[in-house]
Amino acid sequence: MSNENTGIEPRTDQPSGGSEKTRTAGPDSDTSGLVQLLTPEGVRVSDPDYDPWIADLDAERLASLYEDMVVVRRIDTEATALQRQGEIALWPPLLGQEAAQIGSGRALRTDDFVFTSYRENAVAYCRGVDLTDIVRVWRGNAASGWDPYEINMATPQIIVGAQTLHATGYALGIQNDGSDAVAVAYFGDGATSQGDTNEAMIFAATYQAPVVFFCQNNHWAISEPVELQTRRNIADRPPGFGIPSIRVDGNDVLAVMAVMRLALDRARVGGGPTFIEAVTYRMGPHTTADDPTRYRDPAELALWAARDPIARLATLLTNEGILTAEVEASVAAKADAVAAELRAACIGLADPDPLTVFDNVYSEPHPVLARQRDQYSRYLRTFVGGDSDNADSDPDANDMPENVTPENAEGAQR
Ligand SMILES: Cc1ncc(C[n+]2csc(CCOP(=O)(O)OP(=O)(O)O)c2C)c(N)n1
Ligand SMILES: [Mg+2]
Repeated sequence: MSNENTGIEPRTDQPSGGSEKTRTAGPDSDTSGLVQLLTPEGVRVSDPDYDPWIADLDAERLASLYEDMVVVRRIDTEATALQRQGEIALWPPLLGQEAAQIGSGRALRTDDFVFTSYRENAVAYCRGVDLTDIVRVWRGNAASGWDPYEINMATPQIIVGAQTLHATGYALGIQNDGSDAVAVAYFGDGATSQGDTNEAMIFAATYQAPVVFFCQNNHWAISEPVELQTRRNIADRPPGFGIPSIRVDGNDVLAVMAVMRLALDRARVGGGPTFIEAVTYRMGPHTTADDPTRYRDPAELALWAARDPIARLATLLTNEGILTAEVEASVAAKADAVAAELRAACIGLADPDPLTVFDNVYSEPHPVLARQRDQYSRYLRTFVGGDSDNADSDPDANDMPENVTPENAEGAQR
């Protein structure tokens, strides 16, 4: 049976409870009716529509998907630890979303172009990002992590949903060029309520742009459960724009890869956009600045812990004799090595010159910015180690530039 959505069945279920203080994300916790090739218990189930899309996954490739998921979880854990230790300012964990990101990320071609939010660090890993580039922004060392054209992935978008427009615009460019590459927009359940996302879908459908909308429904938009965003499944919306949608088990790396390959293939041959709703769960906080125990029912977390994306693939691979104790140990060793590399890269980042904050604001010289830069430069020279003689002789030296306080200037000097 095809799980592709072309029409709409009204949702009849009701929002669910939780305790007074905490809530559950609601009916979407139900995972029935999803494309699924691997059950939470680790049993491979067959689906004639989607099996052909992953027929090439032999033992080696399955093991490498397992390795990918273990490594990105380890990267995530290490980055979270780096934040707790004060080495980076903030981190948005992807814990629980490894299958959604690896299954889709590994389906991409090098010349496809990816536009993501802040949480898709596993997708960046698939694109071959340098580990230093993942953390430099979160350490406050740079305004941007990498050159998008080096890995065909834009730097993370913080404005919720904005990247859907960027992806659609890029897809129109691909169309004009006559290439068969595809643009992919990754975003969350919350982003589907943004005007940008809806406008992007309208443009994509109108022009049949080669774009895949990949929504990770992780059930929460910070502290707002998905049930507040939509009275129907998210995948029910795109058909209204004329975009076919697929609702997939986002914790099943095989199913995610299958549906992503189908969607990419459709876009490559001129079939236009596809919307994928990967139903998954954010096991950790929204970011390291968030405490989900204040708003989330622990029973819901336990429910999703039993659907862990790595555990289910491990069970399958163990039962098939692919994941031996030796393979498991070598994957764990690789994950530890990558984590150590990430830590060293982060701590080894040189502090930038505070004045570089003015770089790249405008592409051409700008008089107001030049004045602010000059003021800030003279202000910095009033500190120990600065050129204070010079500053003392300057009557404007103690003028505070706009938006600069002694506190943040000191921070910038460190
Ligand atoms: C336009 C805009 N509005 C609000 C915010 C603040 N904000 C940051 S993340 C977030 C929630 C996004 O939730 P979702 O789209 O489900 O993605 P998730 O964080 O769950 O991956 C909000 C409201 C923002 N960054 N941009
Ligand atoms: Mg979300």
